[in-house]
Amino acid sequence: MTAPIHVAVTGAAGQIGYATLFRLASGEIFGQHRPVVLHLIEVPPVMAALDGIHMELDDCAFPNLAGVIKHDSDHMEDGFRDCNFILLVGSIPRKLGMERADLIRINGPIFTSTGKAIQASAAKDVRVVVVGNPCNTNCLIAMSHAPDVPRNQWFAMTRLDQNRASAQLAMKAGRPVGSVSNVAIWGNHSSTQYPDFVNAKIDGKPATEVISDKTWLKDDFIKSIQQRGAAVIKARGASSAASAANAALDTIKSIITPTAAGSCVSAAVCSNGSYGIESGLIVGLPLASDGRDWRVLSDFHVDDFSRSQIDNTVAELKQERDLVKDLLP
Ligand code: NAX
Repeated sequence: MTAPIHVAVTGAAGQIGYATLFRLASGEIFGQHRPVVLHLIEVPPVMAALDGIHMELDDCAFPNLAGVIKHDSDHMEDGFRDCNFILLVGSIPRKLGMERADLIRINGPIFTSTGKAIQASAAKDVRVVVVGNPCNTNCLIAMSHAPDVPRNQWFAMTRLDQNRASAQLAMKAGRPVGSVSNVAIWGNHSSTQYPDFVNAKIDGKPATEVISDKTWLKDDFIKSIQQRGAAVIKARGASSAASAANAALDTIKSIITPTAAGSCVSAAVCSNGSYGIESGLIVGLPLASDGRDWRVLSDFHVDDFSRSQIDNTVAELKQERDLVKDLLP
């Protein structure tokens, strides 16, 4: 019998958390032969809702759901015990008119205790994916409080931006979304992010050859991805949920699955100084996984336009780091 994989989700009763749990339990992510134990974590007033979700999970009769463990956020250390994957979703979502920077002071403090709890009790091979915004800076805070957890095991989610960018490029080109590859999101998951069309490919060809409208690529495309979260909030009255959950699960799949040759996956990781970006920041970069570990792809072409976009979004990450310097050890 294969040992179960332990997966924790904070904010498990929230919109995104709820939308991840059933797919995690179904076998879709880790395979039908890998049992999954879910660790659900919520703030104390919401624990009753977790009981309802637990009932629903039972009612799905998923053959590989090997257990459900519930803990409140005052006992995170127990909640993360022996976890191999941790999705940090729990936090306050952005409301209409709020930018991510507004959230920093609200959500940042959650991630100090979270980092300490991960260090204290997670499995040695734990991989942490931070979804709660501002996700890059929250990841930096949590990682800084878990110095024994190797830095290549920390990720902040820019996959929703990658998926949004792939969809927009496909629609503009009139091609199916599966024909789009090598879409990198540089920098911060915020309105300064740089969705890189220069290195993107459509049917294996440069997107800039397939889409001749350069003004659209440089203006409309970039803005539409940078502002997509706000547009969803405006239309739906709530922030992206099912698409965000899908992107969180795509992130896990991309970490544990080898990346196709000639393509990349997007996540924010701890910079090692590549592309001239300051080491130690959590920065969206083009990555490739071998199914166990990942590397930053080194052959992305960075022209003057891309350079200025990358510098701008990295400058915002430095500002965010300054805003939370009292939360960094
Ligand atoms: P919800 O308000 O529906 O759910 C959040 C849940 O977190 C709530 O159930 C709340 O009780 C719980 N929570 C709050 N503090 C907690 C703590 N200290 N420990 C454990 N649980 C805690 O928000 P939802 O729509 O699910 O969004 C969650 C987060 O994802 C927000 O920060 C949001 O901004 C962020 N997003 C990130 C995205 C990304 O691409 N990185 C995109 C979507 C989303 O905006």
